[in-house]
Amino acid sequence: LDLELALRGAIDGNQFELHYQPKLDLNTGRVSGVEALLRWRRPGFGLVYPAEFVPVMEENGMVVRAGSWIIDEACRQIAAWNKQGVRDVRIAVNVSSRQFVEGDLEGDIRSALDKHHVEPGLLELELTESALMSNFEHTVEVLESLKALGIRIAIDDFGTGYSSLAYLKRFPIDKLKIDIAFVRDITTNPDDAAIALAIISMAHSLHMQVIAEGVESRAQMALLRRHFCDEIQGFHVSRALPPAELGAFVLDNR
Ligand code: G
Ligand code: G
Ligand code: MN
Ligand code: NA
Repeated sequence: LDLELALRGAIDGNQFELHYQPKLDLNTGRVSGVEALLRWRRPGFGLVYPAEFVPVMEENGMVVRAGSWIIDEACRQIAAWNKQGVRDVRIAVNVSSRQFVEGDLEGDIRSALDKHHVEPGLLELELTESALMSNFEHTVEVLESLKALGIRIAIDDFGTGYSSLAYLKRFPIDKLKIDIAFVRDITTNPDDAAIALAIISMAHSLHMQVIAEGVESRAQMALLRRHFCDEIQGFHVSRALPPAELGAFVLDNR
């Protein structure tokens, strides 16, 4: 309860920040983009990670307003990097279920792109299967309107949600993100490898790209590259970095 009270002041108190985990393009060997990950600099507690407070915000509805702030901040950051010569780095933003259903995603994105003069193609959304499956008609409508803006859409934690594959051909999705659960033991567990390779092959057949998350070793990266995975993300590439460190990392890896 103390946490919830403190959390309520976090947006207006400027206590939220975004850190950025690089994504590596396996074809070019370069950083292709980053995932924005929310952190809460809670007075007296240091840096707090999303596992401790995103579920609370999902519960009390704060994720909707926080989500708007996150989209605006990510666009502000793209524009700032552009000015510093760090160009064409796509930022992926996580969208919670409740934000997807109750928020005005299209409006939030429109105003952030406009305000910061950001090319829509540089913004990607990571949506979970559970967000997408809550209401089929609403989902089709929202996704179509987001696609019309020119932004990109990825499905996060792919393969772990409660969903039907049938939606893949009905929704305008650009990318599948293979969940860490299938990546962790990919070099030693033939079942995990089979699932990951099936996801890659299915995605490509449906003209979608694939990224694997949680890649921690060279061997995992090599296996994924051999099987034509497009991108990887994970500690083998880098942990999430504060914005001040990200610019240098990108410039060193282009
Ligand atoms: O930052 P960390 O690596 O601990 O992220 C843990 C999880 O928290 C992520 O997988 C994601 O689902 C969630 N998360 C991180 N940042 C955000 C955010 O900006 N919005 C939402 N809704 N969830 C986030
Ligand atoms: O949005 P999502 O829930 O996928 O957020 C990514 C989460 O995965 C974050 O909590 C981040 O800290 C974590 N993560 C990122 N890279 C790695 C990795 O290589 N290994 C492990 N174990 N976790 C990772
Ligand atoms: Mn994500
Ligand atoms: Na994920």
